[in-house]
Amino acid sequence: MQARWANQPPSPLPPPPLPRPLPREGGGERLAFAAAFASGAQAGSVALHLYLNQNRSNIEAMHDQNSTVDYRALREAIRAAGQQLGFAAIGVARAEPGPASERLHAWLAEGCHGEMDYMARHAELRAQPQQLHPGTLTVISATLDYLPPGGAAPQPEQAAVSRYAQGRDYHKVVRGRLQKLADAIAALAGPFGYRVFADSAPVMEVEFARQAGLGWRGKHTLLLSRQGSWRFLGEIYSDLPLPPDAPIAEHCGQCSACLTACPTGAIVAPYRIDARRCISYLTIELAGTIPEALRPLLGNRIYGCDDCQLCCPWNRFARPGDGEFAPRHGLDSAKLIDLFAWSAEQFAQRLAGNPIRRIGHERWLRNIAVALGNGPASAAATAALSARADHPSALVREHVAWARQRLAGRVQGNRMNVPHAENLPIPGSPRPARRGEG
Ligand code: B12
Ligand code: SF4
Ligand code: SF4
Repeated sequence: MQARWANQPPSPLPPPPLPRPLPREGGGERLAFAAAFASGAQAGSVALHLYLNQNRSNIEAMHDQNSTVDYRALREAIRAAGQQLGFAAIGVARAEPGPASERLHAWLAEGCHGEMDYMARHAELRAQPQQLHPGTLTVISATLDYLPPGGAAPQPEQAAVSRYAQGRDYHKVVRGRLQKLADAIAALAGPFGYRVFADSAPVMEVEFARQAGLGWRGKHTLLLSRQGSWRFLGEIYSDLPLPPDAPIAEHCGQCSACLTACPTGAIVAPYRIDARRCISYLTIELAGTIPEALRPLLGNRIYGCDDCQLCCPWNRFARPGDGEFAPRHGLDSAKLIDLFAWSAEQFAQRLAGNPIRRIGHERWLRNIAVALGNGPASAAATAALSARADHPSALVREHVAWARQRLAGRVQGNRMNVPHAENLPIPGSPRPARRGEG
């Protein structure tokens, strides 16, 4: 499939706008940028400053000779500037999602988005970049590594928080970094029309990263590269007529480890997720009750899930993540009962600047209650659940009651029957494909 994309004849870009003049050497705007950059705390900013000074003159030389900007040289300068800013890779795609838009609509029509209404509401904006940001010609796509150090599997009485959420909120970090890249581009090429995103607007991020040659789509649907998938995506929609990079061939081959590893059977076929079954959806996006049949399969995962990436052979080659994403508050090894004891105020204060804060204290308690119900039937777990039995939220009370019942059943020696993921009925959801059917 990826090869078919790669072999598609390139669709013509709309006629490029008139070449934009580069500001004169020593222009105030550039000097202001250079000063701001050189004084920035960001590691590597001085190097980037030097780099910009060197390359600006290269690009300008071409501009002087031909009276046009050499967009190929500009693209390479943008790539290098992005790497100076700590991005793992930078690529360029045309702002045309192509057949991916039809597949998005099919996915929505099947209801796979569950209660993520924003996915349906903004489908047209997602499929048409020019509607989201008028004048957009190209997408400058970027990846930022996030794999935190350590990585020992949490014990059953510990919380499993997905790796992407153990440190600082990536939405802010990636967008902040992209804004610096946009400033660097303006310093090289003059003012241009742009908008930066990192999972912050209806943008087909994986598709553009794939088209930009930053990786291929793994069968788990995420962007995958030879350096694995522990990477955030972000992009700059731009009006610069940069030449697009070529997509790369896919390298999943006969592997289907992620389909087998998914605890809830959410990867219903290669490249297709039914979000309603995905633990990431159930613990983060879903506001209400977690379907009872799926609760035992969550284990100790209280925020997101990493299983389809942990099993992926390409992640053996993953690079360490950016320092911003190093675990805070011991979120890589915290005890469930300790996190369950956090008050609403402690939750808000300790998770300031962390993506988990977005789900709120109520969902946090809901998720931990389920994890406690799936964990060892210790006196401490039972006491922690009892202390929340009369919580003002009906949602919390219901999940606490379920968890207490499970622990009580286990204490009496009635091991709960854990249903097999493939046989679980979810209202409105087609039965997931059995292994090998996909
Ligand atoms: C909605 C969403 C979710 C939903 C739905 C996931 C999904 N795969 O669609 C839920 C809540 C489940 C989720 C979970 C996670 N997410 Co999420 N999510 C998004 C979001 C906001 C939109 C994705 C989307 O458009 N889905 C809609 C469907 C239609 O898109 P799709 O799966 O890409 O579908 C395409 C393919 O299936 C393809 N297709 C269909 N059939 C076929 C057949 C063949 C042969 C081929 C080749 C392709 C193909 O066509 C479809 C259209 O292009 C993006 C950010 C963004 N703005 O893009 C982040 C994003 C995809 N998520 C991200 C992450 C990190 C995660 C989690 C790992 C978090 C976690 N640890 O818990 C999990 C991983 C689960 C998984 N395996 O996907 C990252 C992924 C980074 C990367 N390396 O790719 C993103 C890009 C955010 C970011 N900026 O970094 N997520
Ligand atoms: S994140 Fe977990 S539940 Fe979701 S598809 Fe991947 S393995 Fe399955
Ligand atoms: S686990 Fe295998 S099939 Fe799944 S994304 Fe990784 S390489 Fe591809």
